[in-house]
Amino acid sequence: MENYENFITFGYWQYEVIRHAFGFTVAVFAASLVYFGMTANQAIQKYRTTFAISAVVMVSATIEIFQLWLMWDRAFVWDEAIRQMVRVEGEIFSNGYRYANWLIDVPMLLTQFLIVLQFTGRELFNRWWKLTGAGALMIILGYIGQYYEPQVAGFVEGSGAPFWFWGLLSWLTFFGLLFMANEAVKDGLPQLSPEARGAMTNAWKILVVSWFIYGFAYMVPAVPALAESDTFVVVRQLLYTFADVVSKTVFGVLLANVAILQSRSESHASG
Ligand code: RET
Repeated sequence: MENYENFITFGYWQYEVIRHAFGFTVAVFAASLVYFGMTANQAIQKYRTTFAISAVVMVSATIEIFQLWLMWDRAFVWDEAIRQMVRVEGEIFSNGYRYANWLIDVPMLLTQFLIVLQFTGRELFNRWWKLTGAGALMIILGYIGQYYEPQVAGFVEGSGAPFWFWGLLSWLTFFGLLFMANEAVKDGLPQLSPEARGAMTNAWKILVVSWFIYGFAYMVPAVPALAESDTFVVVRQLLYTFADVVSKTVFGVLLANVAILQSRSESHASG
């Protein structure tokens, strides 16, 4: 996947900030894995799955972002003549690993969301397949559209129409997903204890805001002024970094809190 990063030369700081962002993300996810492993025993048995899912999310993200880091390292080299980082002949940097990561994590995060909202049995399954199906479809549609990024940005001959076509389908799927998730929140919240409800509402808000960022980052190359700007490459990678840390770690910690608060109120009720 030839993302538009490959068509730009970078100042050293720009290259370095992106490399540090990868290093930061990998470290955050590896550290979060330890956190979820160590806090799981604060929740009662039936909520342990949410911690296990967070662990899956952390491992997959650590691996995929590490891949990006390796590619970034290999794909650019310092050119003393122009004092810029230029692409190494034959090497490519690709955001494709992000999509590979989301394809795992989006269904995982949505599953975790439904479990913490207290859905079980048939009701869980009915909501689960629609939500996770929409999530996976949204990512796959966007993944296909990504291949047309150099065209839409004007770096390569050819029509940018497929970028818009697949991107639009992905956006529509995203809105369907948000609608279903909102229904789940409405139906699930009253089943939670009053203390857990606040954390759950925050988790929902955080999901909406951080997930929108991914959709906006997709659109960046379609805006010529942004696509041609070396600084905007940095901004886009930082947007991904921010959205990743918030949608995986911050969201996961909030759901873990809901599970812990809920566990406490349930063991009080039974004891
Ligand atoms: C795409 C394509 C363009 C339209 C939209 C998109 C949405 C992506 C989202 C990704 C979420 C990823 C998460 C990862 C966490 O680990 C596919 C970029 C709307 C919402 C939550």
